[in-house]
Amino acid sequence: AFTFENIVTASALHPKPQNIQFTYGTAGFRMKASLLDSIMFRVGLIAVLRSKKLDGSVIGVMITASHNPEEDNGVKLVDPRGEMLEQSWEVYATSLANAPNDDALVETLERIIAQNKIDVNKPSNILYAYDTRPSGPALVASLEDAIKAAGSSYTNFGLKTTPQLHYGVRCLNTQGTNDAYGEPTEIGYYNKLATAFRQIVSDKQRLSPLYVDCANGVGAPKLRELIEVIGEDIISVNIVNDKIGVEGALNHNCGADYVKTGQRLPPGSTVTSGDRAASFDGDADRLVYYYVDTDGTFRLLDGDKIAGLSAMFIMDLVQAAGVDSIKVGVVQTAYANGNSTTYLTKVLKVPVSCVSTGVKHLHHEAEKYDVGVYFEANGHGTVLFSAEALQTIRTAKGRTPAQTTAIAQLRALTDLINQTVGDALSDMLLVEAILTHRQWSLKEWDQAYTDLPNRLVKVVVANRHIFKTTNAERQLVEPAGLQADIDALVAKYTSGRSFVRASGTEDAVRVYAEAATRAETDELAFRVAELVF
Ligand code: NG1
Ligand code: ZN
Repeated sequence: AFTFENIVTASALHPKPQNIQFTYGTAGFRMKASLLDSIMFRVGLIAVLRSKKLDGSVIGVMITASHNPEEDNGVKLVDPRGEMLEQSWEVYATSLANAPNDDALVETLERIIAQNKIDVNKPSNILYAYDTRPSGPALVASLEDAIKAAGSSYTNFGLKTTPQLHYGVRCLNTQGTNDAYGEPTEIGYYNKLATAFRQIVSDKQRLSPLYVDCANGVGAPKLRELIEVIGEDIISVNIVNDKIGVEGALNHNCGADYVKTGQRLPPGSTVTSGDRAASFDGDADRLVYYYVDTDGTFRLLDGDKIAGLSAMFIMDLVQAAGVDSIKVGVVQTAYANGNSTTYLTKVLKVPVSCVSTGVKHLHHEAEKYDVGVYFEANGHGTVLFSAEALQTIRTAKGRTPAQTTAIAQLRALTDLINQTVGDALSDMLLVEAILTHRQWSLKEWDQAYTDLPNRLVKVVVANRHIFKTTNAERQLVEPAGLQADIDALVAKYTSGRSFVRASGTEDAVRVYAEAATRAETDELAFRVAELVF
C-alpha cells in the first residue's frame, strides 16, 4: 500500500545533497552520477503517482545520459504511449527533486496528489531500463527502493536502448486493443523491425556492409541481436566501438555526437573511400551516416540529410500508392542546415516547420501532419503517421500491381519506423531500406544538396539563464541589444546565419553559425561567441 510512513522511512537512505538545485530539463535529470541518488528515489515516486493518475497505465523510467561522458548519468520518464513525460509533470518532478528534507518531501507529494486528484489506492505499474554505464545498477537500486516503498508493481526491462524502453511502454499499454503496438518484449521489438525490413528490401540487391560505430554503448549488443534476427544474408554490418565492458570507453572519441560535433571520423577508424559508415550515440537514439570522398574529404550525412531522404522516399511512395490525400511535412529546429531547409521547401516542395530544441517540441509539431518527418540535425528523429494516415494505408486497395506494391511498402514502413521516439536501430534500417531501393551509395544520397559550412561553439558564461529567446530560439530577446549586434555581424556574411541560446542539458550557451565558406563561418561563429562572452 501507499503510505507516507513507508516512503519517509525509505527516503532516509536517499537524502538530497545540500546546495544543489535540480531541474527536469529536455533530457530529464542529467548530471554526474554521484549526485543522482536522491533524484532516482524521487523520480520513482513521481512515476508511481503518474501511473496512479492514469489508472495504472505503465510509466517508463529510462536511466541513461545518452551521449554524455561515462561518469554522468540521468533519468527520464516515459508516458503511456511511449512519449516524453507531459510538461506539467516536469514541474512536479523538479519540485519533488528539490524538496530539502522529509517534511518538504511529504508536503510536495501531498500537493501533487491534491492538485491532480490522485487516488493513491489505485494500481500503478512501472517499466524501467538502463544503459551500460557503471553507475546504472546503484541508481536502479535507489529507483526500486522508491517504487517498493510506494507499494507499486514494476518490471525491470534490463539493459536496453532508450527507444526499446519507449517501445516496451507503448506495447504494454496498448496490448489487446485495436491500437496494439507490438509484443512487449525485446524479441518482439526485433521481430517487428526485421519483418518490416525484410519485406521492404525483398527482391532488391543488398548493399555493401555498413560500418556502425556504437559509441561503446548499449547499441552494440542490441544491433548484433537485431542483425541476427533479420539475417546476415539480408543485411551486413561491421560493428565497431562495441567495448561496453571497458571503463571510460563509452562515447569517448566516438559515437554520433563526436562525429557530428567535430565533423570528422572517430580516431582509429578504418573507414576509407568507398565504405559506408554510421554512428550511434551512447543510448542508441541518435544516428548519423558518413563517408570519405575520393579526394579524402570527410562527408557527414546528419539528421537533416536523413529527414530529406525519408521525406523524399515517403512522398514518392505515397504517390506511387495512389493515396495522395496523405500529406507529408517536415519538422526541424534552428540547428538544421540552411541548405537542407531550402532543399525541402524548394526541391521537394514539402511544408517545413521550425520549433524549439528538444524532441518533445519536434514530436508534437510532427503530429500535426498526416506523415510528420522530424529530425534534429544531431541525428535524433523519426517519422510519425497519424491515425487517419495509418487507416488510409491499411485499407488502401491498389488498382494496378505497382500501386499494390507501393501500398504494401508503405505499410511495412509504418512498422519499420519507431513511432514513439527517434531510434538509431530503426532509423538505420529505414535509411538502409531507402538506399537499397534506390541502389544508392552514400555519395548519391549526398547529391541532394550541399550543406552550408557550419560551426557549433559552446561558450561557458557566468549565468546562461539570462539568455532568453523567441521565434523557435532563433532570436534573443535578452540580454537587451545583443540580437541587434548579432544581426549586424551576420549581415556582413554571404548566406550568413547565426543564433545563440542557452543549452538545456549543459551549463553553457551554444552559438551556431553558417555562411557561404568555411572561413566566413568560423569567423562569424567566433565573433558572435565574443559578443556572448
Ligand atoms: P541542448 O544542450 O539544450 O542544446 C542537446 C541537443 C538537443 C537535444 C538535447 C537532448 C544540440 C545543439 N542540442 O540540447 O538537440 O538532443 O541535447 O539530448 O544538438
Ligand atoms: Zn541519446
